[in-house]
Amino acid sequence: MDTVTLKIYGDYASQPSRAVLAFCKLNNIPYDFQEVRVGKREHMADEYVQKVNPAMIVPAIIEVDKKTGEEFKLFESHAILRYLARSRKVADHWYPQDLDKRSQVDIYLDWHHTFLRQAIGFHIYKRFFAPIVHGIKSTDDELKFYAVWMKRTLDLMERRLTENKYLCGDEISIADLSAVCELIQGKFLNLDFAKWPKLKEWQDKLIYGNPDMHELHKPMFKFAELSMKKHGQPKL
Ligand SMILES: N[C@@H](CCC(=O)N[C@@H](CS)C(=O)NCC(=O)O)C(=O)O
Repeated sequence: MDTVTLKIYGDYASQPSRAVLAFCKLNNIPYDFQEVRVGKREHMADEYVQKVNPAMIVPAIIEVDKKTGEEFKLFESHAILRYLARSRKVADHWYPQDLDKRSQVDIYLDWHHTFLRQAIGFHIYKRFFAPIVHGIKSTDDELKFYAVWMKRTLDLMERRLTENKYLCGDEISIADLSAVCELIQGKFLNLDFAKWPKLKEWQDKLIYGNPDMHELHKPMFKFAELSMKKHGQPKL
């Protein structure tokens, strides 16, 4: 794929943006990173909406053909991860050809949006960012829902990691990248892993055990620390 330039539009504070960046870093896929700060509402700017992603979310990619200048645009992190895994020469385990194995990865990727993404991402978003980005504040009762959802979600993930080394088997896949980039956002909640030791072990191995992953998450760690100082320890 040295005939195209890959541009990734994203925010280091955004879990799905980091999953796409992580995949490229771990597979030595060259890219140009264009930072789009959600907290500054840059994802709503006319230029971004008209030229990159009408859905007003990050991440998004544009692949530009070096010869013709033709552009291929894509958004939704899981669609991007699947596309990159299929279009680049990467090891099979990321998104296996074997239909049974691939189905396991697909199950996780679909489940993710309703469960982990809600339990962690939406929880944090509603608590800390929706008031800034959209001017909408949630009540304590609305926020309590997320504690219930989180337990249900993390219990299932813990069970999967008790049975397998990674979420979808004994090899790492794009499901692990999507999941771990979301779970580590739990730093904003000071998430206590006492009930989920396997999950903690898996998270720490993937993030802290890999210099690229650790580096990629440093801006978010700083951001979470600042948020904790500003808002204090959230009641879960
Ligand atoms: N399902 C999408 C989720 C993307 C998403 O929610 N991105 C957030 C940042 S993490 C965003 O751009 N939010 C814009 C907004 O809240 O207006 C994906 O996986 O790419």
